[in-house]
Amino acid sequence: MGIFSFFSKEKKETLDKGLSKTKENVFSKITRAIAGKSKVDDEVLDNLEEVLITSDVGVDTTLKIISRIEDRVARDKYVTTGELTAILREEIASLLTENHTEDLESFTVPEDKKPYVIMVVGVNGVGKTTTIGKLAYQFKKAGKNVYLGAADTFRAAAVEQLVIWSERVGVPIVKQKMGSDPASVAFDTLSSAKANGADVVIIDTAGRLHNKINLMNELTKIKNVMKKVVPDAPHEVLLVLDGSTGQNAFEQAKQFTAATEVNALAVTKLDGTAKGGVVIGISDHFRIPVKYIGLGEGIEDLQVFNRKEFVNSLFGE
Ligand SMILES: Nc1nc2c(ncn2[C@@H]2O[C@H](COP(=O)(O)OP(=O)(O)OP(=O)(O)O)[C@@H](O)[C@H]2O)c(=O)[nH]1
Ligand SMILES: [Mg+2]
Repeated sequence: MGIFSFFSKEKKETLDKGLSKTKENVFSKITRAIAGKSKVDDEVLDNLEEVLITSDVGVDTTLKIISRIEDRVARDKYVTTGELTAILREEIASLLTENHTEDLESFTVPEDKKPYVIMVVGVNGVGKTTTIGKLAYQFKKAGKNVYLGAADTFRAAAVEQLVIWSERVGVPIVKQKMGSDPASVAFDTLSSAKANGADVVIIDTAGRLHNKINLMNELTKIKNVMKKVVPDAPHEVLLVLDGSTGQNAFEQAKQFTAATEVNALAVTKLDGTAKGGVVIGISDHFRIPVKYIGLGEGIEDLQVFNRKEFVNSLFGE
């Protein structure tokens, strides 16, 4: 970290604002869970367990958190309910940082992979194309030469939507007409990017095909074709999940990670939902880093995910 904390006041405000519904939800439930109680006892812990599960944290992660708090209560003998949110924040933060994935500090890509190829996957409507636009904007701002590839050729408006983002951001896009072979678009994009010395290539893909097997086969095909141009591509398979769907996002992550080699996650639409707790479960459960979080529809509304900042924002510092 440099002289300045990478988490500026502005970013913190965006994060706090984006997570405000989840925060309200969690806090109001905790308030009810401890109503009339001064001490953390079994009943409070049972209620807390319910709060976390109904806040989309997920059962496994909730049980881990509760067992840590139980240990702490047993050790410290008398823990007041007033101390509960501080304890929750500490225990969740330490749980999340135990999974050995690193938090990003800024929008960067490894210098030694040129071009660094990101293939973006996820079911329809989760925010893939929007996330690509926001990412392209951030990478360009960081001085990178970015190329976009419109390999979602399944839907008429899909190519057009990515074209609009490329114009907004001011980066080149490689496309073909609707219905063309996505693998061929990916091939063209990588060839063009390589020839022009691009630093980053981001490939959009379809979220919906005739069925799930088709979709997975197609992703495999796109990956294989990329390797003909850049042998170790894609460097990043970024799975986008819609955080506002709560446990459904969790299920999608399970299915995609089983079907294809996902190595990064983005959780979108955390603004306007009370289900932001799902990020805690996802971050704990999958040994894949949550790299980015989407906090709105605007071009600036994407942040690199930082576990401590996230927990602090939810439970207060
Ligand atoms: N509030 C909010 N809306 C978002 C966010 N990310 C994406 N959206 C919105 O979600 C909708 C779908 O986003 P897209 O980027 O088109 O999703 P997609 O995954 O590319 O969808 P398909 O191309 O149909 O598979 C759009 O209206 C976006 O503006 C976010 O972080 N917050
Ligand atoms: Mg799209």
